[in-house]
Amino acid sequence: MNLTKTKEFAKILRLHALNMTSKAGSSHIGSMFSIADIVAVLFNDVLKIKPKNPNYKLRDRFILSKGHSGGIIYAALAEKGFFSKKKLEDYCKNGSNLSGHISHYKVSGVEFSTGSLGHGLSVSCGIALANLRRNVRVFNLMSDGELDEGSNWEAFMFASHHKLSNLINIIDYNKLQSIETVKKTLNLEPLESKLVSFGWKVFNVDGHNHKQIYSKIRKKKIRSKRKPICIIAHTIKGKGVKFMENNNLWHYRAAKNEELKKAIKHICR
Ligand SMILES: Cc1ncc(C[n+]2csc(CCOP(=O)(O)OP(=O)(O)O)c2C)c(N)n1
Repeated sequence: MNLTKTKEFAKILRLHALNMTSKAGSSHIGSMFSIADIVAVLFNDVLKIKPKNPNYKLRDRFILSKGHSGGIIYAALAEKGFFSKKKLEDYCKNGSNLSGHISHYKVSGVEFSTGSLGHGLSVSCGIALANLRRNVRVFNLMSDGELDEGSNWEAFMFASHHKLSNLINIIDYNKLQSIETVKKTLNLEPLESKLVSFGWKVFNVDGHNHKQIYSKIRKKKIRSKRKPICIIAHTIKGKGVKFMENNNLWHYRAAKNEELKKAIKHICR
């Protein structure tokens, strides 16, 4: 891993996401910044993918379950060469394939469309089961509020029952939902021990520390324990732009004019 490159990549992703949502007047910039560092590590240092041969059989699979943050995944895919960066300018425009909630329809590199929360982990379980004997890893990235969907808890049981050691689920634990805190909406704690009791190997990381994220995600030796892996990534919604951090106004609001200029400055300094 080259930490300098990953840091630069995270910055580029944040700038794309900011410009895309601002231009489109669309939502979820805070949710995208929350996962920017995780996405940077995944796409820069971890995922075995081939932009020129996107459907090759033994690729790692990545599914964004919190589909409302799709903009930053499009940015990562464009930066990696799955499609032209120019295409990002059409994000959320009428007729564009780059919809606000992530879509795989005619978008190279996206495995599965999401947006209705609570589906990514179940699909990831199916893909992981089908590919357990091949060297194919499946990464699912979900939000914390999404854990209020019961389907996830079925999937947690399913994954450990089938010993899906090729499945890595990452929870973006920013402790906020769209309006309220997770704690007030439906408290998840004690989250780690719940997941352990469901038969998962669980790690906690600082979701903005590239080295920490990398060290847990790439670990291979855990696979011998024949357990699925869950990374609880402690994050900050809006991370990278001080006035957006932990402020749920930016779940829906798009930065305009002076706000946009100020936000760019925050990211670039
Ligand atoms: C099944 C379902 N219910 C409701 C919504 C509307 N919705 C969009 S984002 C969101 C919650 C956002 O909080 P969280 O899931 O924690 O993600 P964050 O933006 O904080 O990363 C909700 C309820 C949805 N997309 N899907």
